[in-house]
Amino acid sequence: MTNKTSPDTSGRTKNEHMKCVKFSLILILFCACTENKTEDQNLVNPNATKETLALYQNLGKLVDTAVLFGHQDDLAYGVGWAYEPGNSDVKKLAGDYPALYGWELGNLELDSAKNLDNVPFAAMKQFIRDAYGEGSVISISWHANNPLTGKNAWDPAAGTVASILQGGNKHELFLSWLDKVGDFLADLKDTGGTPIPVLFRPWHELTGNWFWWCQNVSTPDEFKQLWALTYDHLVNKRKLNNLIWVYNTADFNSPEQFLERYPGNHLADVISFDAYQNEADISEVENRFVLQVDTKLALLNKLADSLHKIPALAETGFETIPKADWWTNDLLPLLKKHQVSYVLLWRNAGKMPGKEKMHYYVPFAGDTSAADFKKFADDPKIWLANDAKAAELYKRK
Ligand code: BMA
Repeated sequence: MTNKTSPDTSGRTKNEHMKCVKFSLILILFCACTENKTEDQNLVNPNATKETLALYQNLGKLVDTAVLFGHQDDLAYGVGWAYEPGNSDVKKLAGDYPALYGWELGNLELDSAKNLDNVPFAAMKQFIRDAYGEGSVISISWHANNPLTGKNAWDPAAGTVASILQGGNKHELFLSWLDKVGDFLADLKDTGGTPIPVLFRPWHELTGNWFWWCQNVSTPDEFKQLWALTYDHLVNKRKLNNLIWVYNTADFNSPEQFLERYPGNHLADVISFDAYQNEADISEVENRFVLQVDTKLALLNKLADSLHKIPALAETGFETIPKADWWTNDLLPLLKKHQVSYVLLWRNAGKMPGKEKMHYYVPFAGDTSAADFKKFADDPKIWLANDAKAAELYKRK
């Protein structure tokens, strides 16, 4: 019988032997991980433009180094201002524009000149062209109206998804809506005619119960068909090769729940979720938002590794940010601990008609969390526009 210090046949003690085995295991794991990380990731669309593929692969390579900081509608309006060329609530405090801009297509399907938040689509296209010209990244969501009831996206009427699938009585109407979205996305080109890559995030927050495409009003199979139909129409029929497909849930508690409606590894490039801080989540002893997002990001990272996809926090924020150190004490540690390719803070609508509470997610000068936001934005892991520009995200490395 050998004891801890007795030599084995190679002359090593058992302790030394175990150390050696452990070291070899770590080495194998390390090599496997580095191999994984350096291996180029491919988009689900084999015909994606070279700029779209370069962006995706660069995001994959940067996932340990950088979190691209994004803001919804950043260039269009902020707290107390609207459509002032060059203005941005992020820039005013952080000294630089966001690295990523979120835009929203809701109401495009109705032939409206403005989206549901009053952003003119023509202005949106120009903002997108300008941002691409600066090397920044674009993310697009779509709060599509309910095609069955004619009400808005927040009308979870049973049977809506079924009604737009092949054979449903709203199928043709839905295809005509997809064509309008397709026209918009096809028109996103730079001055030289190069299609602008877009992180396209349709049917977002699907594990919620508030949109007509959510889990409470469609079966997993219906949802997957909706996704496949959207992909097929925009990619195969409309030949849009500038899209990076972003799968996005709201709350989830297990990998099984996250993947219940996943359309398949052949139809999604980025996996993500949305999570918002509420005051009620903060007690004397803990911040439940931080605990929950920590768990979810850990699950998301594991899934991203095994599915070979890129993880992102596609929407987050704390309305009016009433906690002075929320940025560096709560959000930043989460972004440093986990792989998060990008994070998108929601819009700075400010005072909205008929609402008591202001609606904004990035602070303004003098606001409670303004100084802390600046510290957060200065962290080397948080990338703003100049960092993105220097990294030449649209060039193959
Ligand atoms: C919500 C709010 C709404 C807005 C919608 C779509 O979270 O900001 O005011 O209309 O997003 O952008």
